[in-house]
Amino acid sequence: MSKSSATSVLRIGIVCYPTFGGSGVVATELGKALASQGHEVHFITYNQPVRLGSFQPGVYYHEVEVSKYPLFEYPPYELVLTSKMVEVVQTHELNLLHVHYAIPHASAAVNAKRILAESGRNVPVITTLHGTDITLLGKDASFKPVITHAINTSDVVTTVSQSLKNDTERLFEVSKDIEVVHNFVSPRHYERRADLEFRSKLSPQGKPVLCHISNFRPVKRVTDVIEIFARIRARMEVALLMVGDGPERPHAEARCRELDVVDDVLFLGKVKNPIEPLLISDLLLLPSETESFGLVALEAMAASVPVISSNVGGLPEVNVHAETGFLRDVGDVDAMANDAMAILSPNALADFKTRAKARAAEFTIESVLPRYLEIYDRALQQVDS
Ligand code: GMT
Repeated sequence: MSKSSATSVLRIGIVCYPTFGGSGVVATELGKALASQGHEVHFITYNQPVRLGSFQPGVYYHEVEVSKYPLFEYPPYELVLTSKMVEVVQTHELNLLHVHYAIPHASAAVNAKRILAESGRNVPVITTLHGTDITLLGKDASFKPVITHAINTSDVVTTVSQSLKNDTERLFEVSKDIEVVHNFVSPRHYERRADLEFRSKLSPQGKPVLCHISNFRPVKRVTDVIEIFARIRARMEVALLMVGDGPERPHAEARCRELDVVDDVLFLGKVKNPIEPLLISDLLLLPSETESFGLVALEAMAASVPVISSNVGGLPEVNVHAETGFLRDVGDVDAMANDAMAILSPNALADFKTRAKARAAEFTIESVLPRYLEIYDRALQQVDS
């Protein structure tokens, strides 16, 4: 295969989870940005990524369909994905594969790479690690050999924070350098008007609006969100928007009833893009147990929304204590409620908003795209040499 450089047009395969999670969002926004620079981007996954939107020149989607063969008690998604990657690379002459999340994407990609090499096609695999693929699955012995192999046989490995790099090196026997490329936002996506009708329905008397956005998994500690909110609600008029869905939602709803705050909390369910709810919010609550980056914190800041978060994982790399919000120990709901009161005081809120937006401007797609292109270029040079 001929050498390619970052300045030439690349044909890139992107593999990601198509769901609401941050890893899929980052992969999709990166793919769209690459396509808008003239590269050809092929998404390979089992469903259309939620952020893909409608037609965009240079963006293609290949669906991975697992057969329902009766012998398979557990449908072998990873193998079907591997075959699909091989097929798409061959048919569309892809230059490289950029896969997001270790299991099963990186492990399928390194297998696809080996299969392709048998026919003389050398396709580098760039693996981006996102979070629980390392921080939770890394503690599960049943995945360890596979994740370790996928990391060590990828051509380039990136993590979305320094904290995740440290975790990866601590939990796995990593034999290669890991590069940190932080997550990003497109600030221009936030240059639009807030839906004030939506806000006034939620808060007719103009009371502040708090917001939580997640997949409502245990790691997000959504009942802490309700605890924090109830403590604030006891001291001032305030409303809470709960965006997303997942296994912890019934517990969170039950806690609202127990704490008698149901009338001030709106559970919106899944929303394709958090920008609308963020634009009508004054403060984001993100008290997660672990968070390798916390993309939603960055998205909130880009919408001028300060953040109260736990001080775990990559969150301190994004949220700056006492400037763009506050960071507290996991579970310290009293301190988080006090912080919220401090931010919402009339003299403080505007400054927190301004600083949050300014901080988000340090993590833009414009600064991240050249880094990924440089990584692609280097990986291509390596396989060609
Ligand atoms: O790892 C996960 O649990 C899912 C993943 C996702 O797809 O949302 O989240 C991780 O990746 C995001 C994008 O890089 C990060 O912003 C999240 O902090 C991270 N989640 C966790 O570490 C819990």
